[in-house]
Amino acid sequence: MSHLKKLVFLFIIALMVLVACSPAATAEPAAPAEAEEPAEAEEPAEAEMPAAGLDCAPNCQYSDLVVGFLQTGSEGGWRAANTASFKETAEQLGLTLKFYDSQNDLAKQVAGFQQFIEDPEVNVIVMSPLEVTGWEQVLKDAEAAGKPVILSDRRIDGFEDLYVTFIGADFVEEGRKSGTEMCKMLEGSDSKNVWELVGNVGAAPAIDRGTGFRETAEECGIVVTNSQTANWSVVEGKQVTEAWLKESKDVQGIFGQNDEMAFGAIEALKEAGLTPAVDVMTISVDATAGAFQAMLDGTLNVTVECNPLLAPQVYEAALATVNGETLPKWIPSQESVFFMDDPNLEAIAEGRKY
Ligand code: GYE
Repeated sequence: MSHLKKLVFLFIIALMVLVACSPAATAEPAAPAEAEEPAEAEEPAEAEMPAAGLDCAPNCQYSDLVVGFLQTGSEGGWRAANTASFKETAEQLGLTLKFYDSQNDLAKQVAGFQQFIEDPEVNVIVMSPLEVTGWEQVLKDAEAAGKPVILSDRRIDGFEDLYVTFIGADFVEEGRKSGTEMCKMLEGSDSKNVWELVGNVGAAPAIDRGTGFRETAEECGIVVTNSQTANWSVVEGKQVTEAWLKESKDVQGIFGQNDEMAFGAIEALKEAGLTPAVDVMTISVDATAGAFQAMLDGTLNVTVECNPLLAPQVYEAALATVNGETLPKWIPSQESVFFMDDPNLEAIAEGRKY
């Protein structure tokens, strides 16, 4: 076998040995264990995903939103400012708002809720619940329909897993602030009998403001000797106070759970020959323009703010939720307290949006 042939033969033998012994580098690299695969960006769990049908997520814009809003009704200055906030902000942001006026009727509000569940255009439901109970079934139906629900202004009892978030005030704290201010004004007074005008029965602000008021007021010996609903209205606030005044004039303070009921009480006090804010201390909650006027007129001592301009925060939450973001269960609104004897009251009043 010629020298050259030998060499070639040897070379082939050597090559074959090499192939047989070397590691897999050369073989198709075995797929690394699953874990190693750089995981795709984790798809948010389905539950967080937006309403079915909003395939613009997670990059939906306000123009993709069709919000079904269940308003309580039109019971006063605060509500008017709240409704305007929703209508004007929807226009500014370019979202579609379907506005439902529940006319302060719970059955109508539940019916409106069902309507929005069935309405194929509506992709987010927002509600100012008239009362804290009665929502289990419609909340479950909304979840089944893949429609996120946001509570605006008023909370409900329980079922936190069936709504996205509650955007609104700490009503208990509003009540505490009112009690604290009433204590300060009745300091040194021999008797501290206070009458309370309550909002509609079953409503979160009515329940919570009463709880908060008693928490701080009772610490200074205040006794709530009369308490009755006046349904957030001037007329009923006046009628209820008139009826109490017929019974007795032994009252040192009146706590109106909203401005309108306090205005009614102020009228009744005047007609009974008492001077509001002098003979009888007067406090309200809301701080609408009417309350500032009453303070400037010298008939209302204090008003505790409850901010009605909630729409920007609510719509921001609606967009976030359809884009799959998870939100805190409560987004509290920021609020202050205003006083009749504030030297800057006029300037403050001029700067108010509602
Ligand atoms: O205080 C009252 C209105 O829900 C916070 O409802 C709102 C209350 C407000 O009727 O004026």
